[in-house]
Amino acid sequence: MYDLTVIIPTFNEEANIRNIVMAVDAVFHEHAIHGQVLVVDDNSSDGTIGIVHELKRQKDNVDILVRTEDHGLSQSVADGFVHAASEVFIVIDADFSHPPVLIPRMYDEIRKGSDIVIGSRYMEGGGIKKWPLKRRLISIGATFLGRLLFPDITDPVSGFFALKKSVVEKAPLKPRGYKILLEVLGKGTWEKDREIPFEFVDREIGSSKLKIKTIVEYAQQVVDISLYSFIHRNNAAWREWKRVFKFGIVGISGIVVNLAILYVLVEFFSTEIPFLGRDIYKELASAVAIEISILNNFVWNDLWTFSSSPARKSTSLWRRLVAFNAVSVGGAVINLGIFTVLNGWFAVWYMAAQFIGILVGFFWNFLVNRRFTWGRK
Ligand SMILES: Nc1nc2c(ncn2[C@@H]2O[C@H](COP(=O)(O)OP(=O)(O)OP(=O)(O)O)[C@@H](O)[C@H]2O)c(=O)[nH]1
Ligand SMILES: [Mg+2]
Repeated sequence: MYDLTVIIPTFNEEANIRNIVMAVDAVFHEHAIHGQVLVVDDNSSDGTIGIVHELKRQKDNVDILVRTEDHGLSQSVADGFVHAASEVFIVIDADFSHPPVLIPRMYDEIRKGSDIVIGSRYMEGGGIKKWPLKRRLISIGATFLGRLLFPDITDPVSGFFALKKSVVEKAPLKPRGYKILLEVLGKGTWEKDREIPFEFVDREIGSSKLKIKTIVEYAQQVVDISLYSFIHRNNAAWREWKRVFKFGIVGISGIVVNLAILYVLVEFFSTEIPFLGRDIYKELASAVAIEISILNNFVWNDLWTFSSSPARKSTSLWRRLVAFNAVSVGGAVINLGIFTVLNGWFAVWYMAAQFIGILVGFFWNFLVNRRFTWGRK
């Protein structure tokens, strides 16, 4: 039994495979780690398999799994999970995009109690070197989608990560495409995650395999994980859905408060406003009712929806309150804007236009508040 297994998925990597295996093994020696190198190859047509067999003869901690069916990166990594001879797995690309020197740090974080450790390109200190604009945009889009489900993780689609075997042991992974980490996060059993920054370096040698099909598969995967989390409920993505529901319930309570305050003010306190007269009273009452409903929503979201948010300890109540107010005003403007466009320009029935405005405003409020009012930083 090894301390950890470094899983290296490969497809036609003859130019890199020897160096990456040697680099990983050197890191093992330097840090006195009893580690296994497991190359998971999709039946490469170049010299990759031959080189690994040769390395295997020299080092008994090097192994190779040659797959002949169900070709794919995610599938290969998932197979690696099954065949690894240890309780800790680290996945790394063969093309030196991920620095092997970070392996000991990742392993350390796992030993200190994290279930998953992610090498992040998108947190402070991380980055991407030498990527064309198109690749950057695709990656940013994919990351955004992934963060809908895992808002506290800056790089939920990284290809460089470590995990305990227990995370995936019972997980019904449906691996496909490139983003195996998202699948692990969505279906695995884990509580504690940790990210460490690294600079992604584009491959110098060998060829890239990214295709349009990958993007389509990714979108399917996000939908699949969302559905899965709805049905199974005891996972990280479900924690997010619960917040959406709570946020919605609080929003409905806000409507009730809003209407009640308006009613009381108009029915029982209606008076002449100095210089402005009686006509403006209702508008003022409505504004007061709106603001009180925003305060109501803030209190419940702070105490309930986002009660476990670390921002409640690291930021002041005033900062959160001001942020929440600003975001709510933004949500109202979005609601009104959508109403105007749909009803005014496209002649959508006014009730339907308003309803769509409410929905979009709701998700705006939820996502932006989650990020800025109650976000991790
Ligand atoms: N087993 C297996 N490995 C693959 C497959 N596709 C890619 N890989 C390996 O997965 C790792 C990442 O693939 P890359 O082609 O480098 O993907 P990328 O980093 O997004 O793109 P480039 O570096 O620009 O090519 C490398 O080690 C590849 O050899 C596959 O279908 N099966
Ligand atoms: Mg690469």
